[in-house]
Amino acid sequence: MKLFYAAASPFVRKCLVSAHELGLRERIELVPAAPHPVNRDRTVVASNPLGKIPTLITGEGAVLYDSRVICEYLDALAGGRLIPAHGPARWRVLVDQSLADGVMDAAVLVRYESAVRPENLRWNDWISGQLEKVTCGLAEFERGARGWTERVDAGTVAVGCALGYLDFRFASLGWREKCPDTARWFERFAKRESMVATRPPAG
Ligand SMILES: N[C@@H](CCC(=O)N[C@@H](CS)C(=O)NCC(=O)O)C(=O)O
Repeated sequence: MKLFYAAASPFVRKCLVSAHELGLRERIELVPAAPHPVNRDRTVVASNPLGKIPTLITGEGAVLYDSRVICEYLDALAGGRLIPAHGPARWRVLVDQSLADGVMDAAVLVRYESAVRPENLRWNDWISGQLEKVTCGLAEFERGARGWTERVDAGTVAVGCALGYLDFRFASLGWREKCPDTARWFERFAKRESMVATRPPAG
């Protein structure tokens, strides 16, 4: 399998953490990509019209995106260990994943607005609106964190990657202060081999 990849992408990280947890990491070849909402990476666009990463080419040549589809594919390949097949646990895991993905989406959009968009075109209210999604998402994490102790699934993997991205790009947010249970949970989760092996580069 080939995965279009950039080390800084939290969505790519989510797929790689899943692959590690499922024992599939060695089967994935990483193909460096340079995703950009304006200067689109044409190599990625040739496979995925959205030009976004992660994009996975399976062993059979099928093109899969986005990260949720890729994680579900990997999970199915490994016999379904990160996404419960049915019942309330399934919906809990999937909603946790959606919430964490939403936090990552909002954070990535703030990053684009403040690091990619030309300064004279930036809109601070828009940045504030996206950051509020992040803080509301964090508050919801905090309500659930005490129940995550034993959970390693698509939901907690996504939450771990969202928090890792906030530490990577938004350290000044200081989210731990308002989210002590989440912080305690993340301190342990971030030490998992899958998380350590996929940590974004410094800076
Ligand atoms: N919903 C997508 C989001 C992926 C995404 O936003 N990836 C970013 C990199 S972190 C990207 O490729 N951006 C390029 C663009 O917006 O065109 C997923 O879950 O895979």
